[in-house]
Amino acid sequence: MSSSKRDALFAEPLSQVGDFVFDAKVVEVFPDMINRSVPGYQSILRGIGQWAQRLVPEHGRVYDLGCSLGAASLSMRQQLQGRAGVEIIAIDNSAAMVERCQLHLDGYRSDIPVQVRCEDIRDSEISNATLVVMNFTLQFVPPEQRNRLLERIYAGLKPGGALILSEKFRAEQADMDALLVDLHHEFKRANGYSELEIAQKRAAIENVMRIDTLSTHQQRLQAIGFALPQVWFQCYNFASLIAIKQD
Ligand code: GEK
Repeated sequence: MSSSKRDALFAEPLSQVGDFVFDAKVVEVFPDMINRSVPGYQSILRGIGQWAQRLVPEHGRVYDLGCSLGAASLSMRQQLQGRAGVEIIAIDNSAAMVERCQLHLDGYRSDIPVQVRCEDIRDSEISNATLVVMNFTLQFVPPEQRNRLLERIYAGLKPGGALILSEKFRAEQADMDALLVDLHHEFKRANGYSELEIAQKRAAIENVMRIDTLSTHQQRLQAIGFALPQVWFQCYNFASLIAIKQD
């Protein structure tokens, strides 16, 4: 997946920056874009595989919601190799993503079946799950619809099952938030993005990616019934939480 084209979608000045969409142009550069934009992305993917290894029993069902090109599913599939009856259901509502995701998965041999579905995760049936992964997806769901989606995930998890939720987040204090945002931009500059690219991408994404604070995530998950969610990875203003549905 690291062999994707270099992301230059925002390299030239645009007269008007439209809202960001996960279309065929984004699919072409997606692995490069996410690796150069999300601090710790590879470590998080590896960690998701490790969690799956520990949490998913034989005949367990796993969901990868907002799967994009299937990177989290691939990592879990690798770690779960040989575990009888495990199935992964990978869902994304971008037809271009889903098509390329299927090609990626077909490119690797595995005894763990992955079913790829083109669906809006707000309407997807979630049932009998032992692990649900949302790796940087909830932030694209309108804020007022997040609670309902998480309630449906909770209802679809078996007792003892887990949700892994990775998100970009906003720090509680404005001055600390500004520092973390600045460190993130420095990370992007170090990865070859120009000031123009950073500014135009920011403008494109601000209406479609609305971020919460970590305590908003934690409180919402606890109010739904999850045990206190634990941050298991953080780099700057990017974090991944694990929340367990108590027995
Ligand atoms: C990874 N998890 O590489 N229904 C289904 N899919 C959605 C919805 C929705 N309502 N909203 C957004 N998406 C991946 C990376 S990317 C994160 C996830 C990023 C999908 C959208 O089409 C896109 O593929 C994905 O969520 C978000 O581990 O680009 O920052």
